[in-house]
Amino acid sequence: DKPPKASEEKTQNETLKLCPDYPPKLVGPLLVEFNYKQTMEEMRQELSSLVQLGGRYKPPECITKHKVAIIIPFRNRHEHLKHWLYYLHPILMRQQLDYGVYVINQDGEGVFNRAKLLNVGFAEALKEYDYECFVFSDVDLVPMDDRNLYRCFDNPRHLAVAMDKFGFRLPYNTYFGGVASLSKDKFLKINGFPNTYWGWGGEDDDIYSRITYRGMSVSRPDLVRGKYRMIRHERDLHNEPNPVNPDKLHQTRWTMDGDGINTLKYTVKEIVKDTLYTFITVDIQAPL
Ligand code: UDH
Repeated sequence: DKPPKASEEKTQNETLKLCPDYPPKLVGPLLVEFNYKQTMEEMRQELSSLVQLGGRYKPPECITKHKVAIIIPFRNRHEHLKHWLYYLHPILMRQQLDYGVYVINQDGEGVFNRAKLLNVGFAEALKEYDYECFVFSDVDLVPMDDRNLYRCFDNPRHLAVAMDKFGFRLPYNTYFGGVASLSKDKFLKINGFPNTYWGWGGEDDDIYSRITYRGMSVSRPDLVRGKYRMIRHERDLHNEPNPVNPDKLHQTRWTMDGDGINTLKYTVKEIVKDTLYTFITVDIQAPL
């Protein structure tokens, strides 16, 4: 056997084909329960040969065009994060995504701000990689069907359409909470998310309004593919419903250009790379 000539040598990348448009290994409906025995350490060991440090993954079998950053707003929900990682990593792998998992941890005991943390996740993920799609997911929501694709579509997409806690239906037609995806372009077109919704409520409706005010509509999976299990929990400390938030919604049309990704201010305190996720602790100047 002669050694191959330089011109005949191919890098592995050149021999890989594009991934099919629809992932071939999806299984459909999934059993989602939270009483399994596996520990976080066992999960790390099992997935470490597949996932790169920081919760990064690329399908080894083909080249995908879907570069997706998953952004999770977070504080003090480690048990939920474990469940999320346990179910989502295998699903995202079967979906053949080039993805990274970013947990954005709000520093300190100030009032929680989900939408601002999501803006931070967008900005920080882009510093690491040329992501073109962003999936924003609450830490306590696990999809019950892997055909619910964590990628971007022509329009902003609401994924969590059939949550168990709402009887597997939308609670109202314009609901945009829980899990959603937007391409980088569409996210910038709405100036990202609002930074000024402190405490619980309203920010998801503000995002929905931004999308419609910029002339876009929302796409959704059907109620079978869009089923979700929510991990039961009590209300968190420092995230009480804020009575100011619903009133702010009347102003969105006029305030959105001056409150969003273009006015985002925060300080990164620490970035920790776990095997299964990137954990970014941020000071978002939260009121106490
Ligand atoms: N989050 C945290 N830590 C917090 C608050 C919120 O990580 O202290 C994140 C987390 O990703 C969560 C998301 O923000 O999934 C949304 O917050 P939420 O779970 O409080 O909102 P949700 O509408 O629940 O799901 C409202 C309280 C329900 C109380 C029910 C009591 N039976």
